[in-house]
Amino acid sequence: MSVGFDVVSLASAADREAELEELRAGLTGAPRELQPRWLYDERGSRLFDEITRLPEYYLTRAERSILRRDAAEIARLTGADTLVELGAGTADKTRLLLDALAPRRFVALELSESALARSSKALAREYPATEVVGVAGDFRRHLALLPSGGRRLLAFLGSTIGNLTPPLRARFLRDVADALAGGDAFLLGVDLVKEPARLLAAYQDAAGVTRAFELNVLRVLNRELGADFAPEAFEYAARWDPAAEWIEMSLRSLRDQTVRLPALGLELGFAAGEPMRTEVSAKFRITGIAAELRAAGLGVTRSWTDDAGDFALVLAERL
Ligand code: AVJ
Repeated sequence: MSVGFDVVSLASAADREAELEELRAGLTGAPRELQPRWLYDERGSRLFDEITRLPEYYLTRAERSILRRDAAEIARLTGADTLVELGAGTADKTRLLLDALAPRRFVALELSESALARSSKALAREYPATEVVGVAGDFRRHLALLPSGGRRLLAFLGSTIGNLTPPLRARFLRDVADALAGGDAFLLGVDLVKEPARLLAAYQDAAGVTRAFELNVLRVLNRELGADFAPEAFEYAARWDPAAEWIEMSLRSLRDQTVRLPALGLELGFAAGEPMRTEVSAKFRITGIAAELRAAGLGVTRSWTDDAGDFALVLAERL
């Protein structure tokens, strides 16, 4: 039996407007910043995939090792018949959950419609008893519009939540709580605070893949918004912020220069050395994230770490 797959899009003209408004605010603010979603065009997604296999980037391997060991217990504790993955990205960790849950339905929420169509088709073929629904949308905007019904496990893996600053994180977690029905569960992957040298190495890999990934955002803005960023006129830098407990990634202008963004009617003057933040990657403590979840109306039922204690999976439900 094969129940096949479907791909739907939630993106509206209003969302596009909001996205561009956020981009404008970030580019003209002091200091300048971009939203991480602009990093993920086809090439960006491919480069990120490469990052997950770098020797310095322990996050993906650590999370996968937890899922290998504990997915069966997660399945037993949640009793979920529907798996909803937010920001699905690479699907190998998804497979570990699908194998353990054998759900009736799998819903993948992702930005890129083309990547969704590809992965949905492949998963539908591999899991013929599971209905696969690819939803093109943004986890920051579309949680309330996801298919409901059944007993759902919402999974947000990979420490993607680390990209959100504390106010956006609080808002996102409240949206998750609102989206959950009684009996639903939320599975969150978080990278844990550790020695800064190891954290920094994960974002300053020797092969320069992270640098290429971050610089790629300028090509995305050039192509999608008609901007004229010269990627060779910027350098990539990562630093650990001990107060915020996050890695801050930015592109620094190598000279005084002016960049035009006709789609936003902007002309931006960059001074030599001026940074533009591309991402933060917040690191967590189990007690801290449990408190944030609680403030959003979510209670932790269990958490697991990998053997080295580098990464955690946290399971929560509505209080
Ligand atoms: C996808 C946000 C989890 O912060 O580790 C990795 C993104 N950027 N290397 C992370 C990223 C550069 C990644 N997240």
